[in-house]
Amino acid sequence: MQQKLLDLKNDFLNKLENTTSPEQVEVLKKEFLGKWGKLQDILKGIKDLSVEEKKVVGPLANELKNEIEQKAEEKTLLLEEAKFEQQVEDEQIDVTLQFPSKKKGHKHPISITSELLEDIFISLGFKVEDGPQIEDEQHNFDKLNIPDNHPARDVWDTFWITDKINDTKASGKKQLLRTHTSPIQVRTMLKWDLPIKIIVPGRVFRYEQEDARHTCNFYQLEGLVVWEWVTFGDLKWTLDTVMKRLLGEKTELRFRPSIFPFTEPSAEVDVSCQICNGTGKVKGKKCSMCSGTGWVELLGAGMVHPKVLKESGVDLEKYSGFAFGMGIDRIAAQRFNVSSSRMFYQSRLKLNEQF
Ligand code: FA5
Repeated sequence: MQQKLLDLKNDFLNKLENTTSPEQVEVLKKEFLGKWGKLQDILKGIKDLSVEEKKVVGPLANELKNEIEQKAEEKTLLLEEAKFEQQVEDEQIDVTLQFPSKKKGHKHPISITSELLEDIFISLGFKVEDGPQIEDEQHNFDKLNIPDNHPARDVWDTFWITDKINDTKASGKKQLLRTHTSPIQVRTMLKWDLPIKIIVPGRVFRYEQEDARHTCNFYQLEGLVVWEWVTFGDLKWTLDTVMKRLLGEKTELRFRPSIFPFTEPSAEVDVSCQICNGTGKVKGKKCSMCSGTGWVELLGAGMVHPKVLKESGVDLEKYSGFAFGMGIDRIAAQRFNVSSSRMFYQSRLKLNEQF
């Protein structure tokens, strides 16, 4: 029986040598140590041995069982380690690997222009502010000296939020899609300590007939400076400097007297048309961007009305302010020589990809 046990051990070790996975080791272990396994088979004959022989074979069988278990465990560990190392090898990621470059998207001309303007204004010491696109009537109109029933409200063709929502709101609290970025003037003056020097680029909405210069959705950039004794001269210098930096030194600005209820005096500012070089003609035909005038209206501006300053808690004895609101779309059209700012919203990749 001792010989049988020794043969069994050698048989096990030989077979163990050839196993290649923990699962195979488990099957092999069962084959030798299982309830119906080879060791049990041998031990069936133990009952026929003498007491002396039993004393030798018993511990020997036990030792063999322990050895088989230990060897199986060692082999399982080895195989698991090898499997893990193989996995590490197979799943290695080469972070330096180069992928073939895909066609990248790029910024929209209006974003490019807005960022260029921001950079110029920041270099002049302006900070960038933000505000809600869904505004209330008070900030969009009342606090800007445009009370209910004031005829100036007609200038800003307004998208009101549906009647159902507004029905429950008190006058002045009714909601609308902001028609200009000027409400942020008031919001900033109420929020911040003086002096103030900000710009507010953002999206605005008007219920308008569309053409080469007008769209229902467009972008404005508001500017507000409230400082001790700022003058209309400071406003002119600022706009002249910015437009020349953006469109070129030859660019001319024209200030026309105008009316905005929230500025006094007020002006509309035109820039010499870059599409037709101020001639009003493109290839012998009337320039559609400037309607043949040689000038394009880019912005409204003026000295902040004392009523607006007072409404926003500004000390009129000490401070004055100037403000302006420019159309970014029109500036983009001028800068990139696009004859109609409406084209920016027509998803024409061929157009947008040029810039
Ligand atoms: C205003 O919106 C005033 N809030 C500007 C202002 C600010 C005046 C601060 C005084 C002080 P206006 O409606 O003119 O003004 O619009 C300003 C600019 O936005 C225009 O000069 C034009 O460049 C642009 N703009 C106006 N309507 C449209 C439109 N429908 N589509 C594209 N651009 C437009």
